[in-house]
Amino acid sequence: MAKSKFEYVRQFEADDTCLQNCWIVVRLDGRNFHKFAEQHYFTKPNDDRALQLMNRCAQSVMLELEDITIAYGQSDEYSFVFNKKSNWFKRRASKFMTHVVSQFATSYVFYWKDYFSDQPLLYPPGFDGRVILYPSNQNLRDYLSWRQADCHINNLYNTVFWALALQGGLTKVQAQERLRGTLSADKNEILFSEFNINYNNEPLMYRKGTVLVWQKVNEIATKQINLSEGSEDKEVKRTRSEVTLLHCDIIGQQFWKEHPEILADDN
Ligand code: DGT
Ligand code: MG
Ligand code: MG
Ligand code: MG
Ligand code: MG
Repeated sequence: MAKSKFEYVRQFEADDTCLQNCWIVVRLDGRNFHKFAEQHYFTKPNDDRALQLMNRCAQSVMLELEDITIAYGQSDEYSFVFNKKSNWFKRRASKFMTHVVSQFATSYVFYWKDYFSDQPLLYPPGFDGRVILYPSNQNLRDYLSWRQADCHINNLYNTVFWALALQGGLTKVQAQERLRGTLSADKNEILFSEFNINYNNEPLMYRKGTVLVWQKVNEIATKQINLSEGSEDKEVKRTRSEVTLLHCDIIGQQFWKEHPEILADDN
């Protein structure tokens, strides 16, 4: 096919191929969700509807896009980990990032009413995205540990902060003052002695965030078999992979021992 004289402009496109043999992580984060949460009356510090909607969107991303091994989400963010061997869109970073973010954002709007039946969506929410490459399994595990540790630190702080403000009658400034310089143990103690809250009994989704992994499920399906004397229904066993939500620790060894397939293709 003859090329037009305009064709040369294609050379201006930058090469953004992700390095081979690296885990490709796409993290997205809600734009200005401080305001978005206020305007849509999210409950503080955690809104189950909002967190479950985030999880639903992440599930849509995992089901619609290729090669995602594991995803982790908390607050207004989600990280998606693509197989280190993935050759989806020839490993172009912009394709990974834009497909993840747009699939997630449209899902957020599409599924909104399933979670917020009494709260209209007031304006179109946006999400930012970034791509990060991790060359080793340890780097990837440390990345996911970093995000889960962030979840823990923020959630502990927010749980005490809002207990002081909503139940303790402190202003936001006073609550902030009260927590300045406190350690984890101090925060646990305030929760327990002043509000009778045992932090360890708070819901796991709040404390650990959400992990999405593929799980094989056995199912029995009926298959029609054609015979010379007519057809007959026969039960057949098959295995199917589905996305499972977990709210568990991913910093320690146990999770990785239970899910060896996630890091398996390392060489
Ligand atoms: P950004 O990401 O720089 O555009 O700005 P923000 O405002 O999204 O800041 P970020 O991502 O650091 O913090 C997330 C905000 O989202 C934080 O202000 C609290 C809010 N948020 C997330 N989940 C919940 C929730 O379940 N309940 C409430 N009340 N707020 C939430
Ligand atoms: Mg931010
Ligand atoms: Mg945000
Ligand atoms: Mg955030
Ligand atoms: Mg096209």
